[in-house]
Amino acid sequence: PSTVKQPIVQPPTRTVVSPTATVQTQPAKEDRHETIKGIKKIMVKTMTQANTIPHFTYCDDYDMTELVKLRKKLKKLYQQEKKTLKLSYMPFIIKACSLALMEYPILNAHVDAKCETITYKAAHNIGVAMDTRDGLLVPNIKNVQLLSIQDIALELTRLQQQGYQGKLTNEDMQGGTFSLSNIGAIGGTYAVPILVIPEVAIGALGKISLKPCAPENLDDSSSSSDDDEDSYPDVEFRHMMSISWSADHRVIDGATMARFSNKLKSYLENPMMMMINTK
Ligand code: CAO
Repeated sequence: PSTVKQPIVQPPTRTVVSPTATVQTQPAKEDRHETIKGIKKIMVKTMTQANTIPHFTYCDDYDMTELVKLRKKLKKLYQQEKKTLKLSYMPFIIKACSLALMEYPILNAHVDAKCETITYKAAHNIGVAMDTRDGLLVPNIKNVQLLSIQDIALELTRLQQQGYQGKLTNEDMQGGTFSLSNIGAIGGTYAVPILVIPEVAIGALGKISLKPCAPENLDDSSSSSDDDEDSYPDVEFRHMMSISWSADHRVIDGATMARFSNKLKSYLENPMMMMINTK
C-alpha cells in the first residue's frame, strides 16, 4: 500500500512577554473645569425640580409595521411630485398623541407648584425634546389639535433647524402641555423620561426595529394543539417600537396612563383610524 505523506505542522509561535516589561504612558493632562451656565444651568434647575415629583413609568411595545409602510408610500409620492417635506415618524406620532389626548384630557394638563389645582389645557402644545447645538431643549408645536400631519412635519422641521442653529425663541419654548422624547432617533429601546413641569406626562420613544413576533391573529389551526403542546407558531418579523411613559403620580394613575397608551397604540398600529378621527 502507498504511504501518504503527512504535512509537517509547525507549532504556533508565541510572543513571550517578559514579566518585568512596563507600559509606557504619557503623563495625564490637567483636569478641565467648566462653569455650569446658560441653558445647562436652566437644565440643572428644571430637572432638579421635576425629580421631586412622585412619578411612575409605564412601558409598552407598539407594532409600527403599518405606519412604516404608509410613510414609505407617502415619501415616494412626495418625491414623485417633487415636493420637499421631511416626513419622519414624529409628525404621525405627535398627531396620534393629540387624538388620544382628546379622550384623556387629564394628560394634557398643568398642575401648580403646590399641587392644589389641575388646569386642563385647551391647546395641545406638544413638546419635542431636541438634541440641539445648545444641549437638551424642549420646544413645542402649538395647537396640534388643529394641524394636519403635513403641518406638523413642517413645524417640526422648522423647530429642528432653529434648534441646530441655536435660534429657538422663547415663544417656541413656552406653553408646552405634553411632551415626547424621541431617543430612538439616536438609538436605544427604553428611557425613563423626566417630566417637563408643570406638565404631567411625557413619553420616550425607542428605536423602531424589526423584531420577531408571534403572528397576531392566531387561529386554531396554526396554534399549538393539545396533541402537540411543544409546537409554536412561526414567528413574523414586525417593525416594533418601545415607548416609556412617565407621569405625575399625584394626579395621574397607572390605569389612565395605560388606557391612553392603548388608544395611542391603536392609532399608530392602524394609521387609517387616525384619518377618520382627524378633524
Ligand atoms: N426609530 C427609527 N427611526 C427613526 C426614529 C426611531 N425612533 N426616529 C427617527 N428615525 C429616523 C427618521 O424617520 C429619519 O429617517 P429618514 O431619513 O428615512 O426620514 C431619521 O431617523 C432622522 O430623523 P430625525 O432625527 O432627523 O427626525 P425626527 O423627526 O424623527 O426627530 C428630533 C426629530 C428633534 C426629535 C430628533 O432629531 C432628536 O433630537 N432626538 C433626540 C431627542 C433626545 O435627545 N432625547 C433625550 C432627552 S433626555 O436627555
